[in-house]
Amino acid sequence: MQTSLRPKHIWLDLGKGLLSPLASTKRTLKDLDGFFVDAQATENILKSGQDPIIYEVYESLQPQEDGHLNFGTTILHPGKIGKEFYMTKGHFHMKEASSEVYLGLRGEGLILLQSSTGNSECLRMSQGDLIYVPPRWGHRTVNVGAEELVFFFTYQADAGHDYESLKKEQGFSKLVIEEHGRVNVVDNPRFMTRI
Ligand code: M6P
Ligand code: ZN
Repeated sequence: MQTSLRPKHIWLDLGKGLLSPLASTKRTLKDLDGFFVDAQATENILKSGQDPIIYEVYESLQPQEDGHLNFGTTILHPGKIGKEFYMTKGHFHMKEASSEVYLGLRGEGLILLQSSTGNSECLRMSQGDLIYVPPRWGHRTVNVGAEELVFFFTYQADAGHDYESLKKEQGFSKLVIEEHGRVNVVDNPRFMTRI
């Protein structure tokens, strides 16, 4: 049976992307060790004693049951590891038949989408961009600008995050890198499709 909740009111600071009164979960480079293609660049930064915050997630979590929605904002900081722009880990949903919606609020970003059947897409994710992530599409956001990338998201509360499928394939089929001052979406040399 579905848990019955009282309605909630949360205030979204559109300028900063903060959801009051929630606290954020921070993901630092240490949490993303192995995700960026340039492992040496990651190692050098961590060895020097730095552990930069890559992104923060403000999330209103509901019971993990059919019928509820989780929602919140993500603040993806600007920066690069080697040539690769700061990005989220990226995931499929455990519950394959679940979807997600993103709304760009601030900054300049891209969203990489990858289907379980091997298709991939890269869409713009800036202010006003609404992205529908259909069931069975992995998704990762990338900050390609000089400012924070802030976006709103909502997805089924029982969807779950599946990071393992992407690890087995060595990430997404595409990487977003800077080359000669330009943003380029290139093939990931480590990528292997599922057998
Ligand atoms: C979005 C949502 C969250 C997710 C976050 C970070 O805000 O999809 O559910 O946790 O991005 O992405 P990831 O978990 O892939 O690092
Ligand atoms: Zn998701």
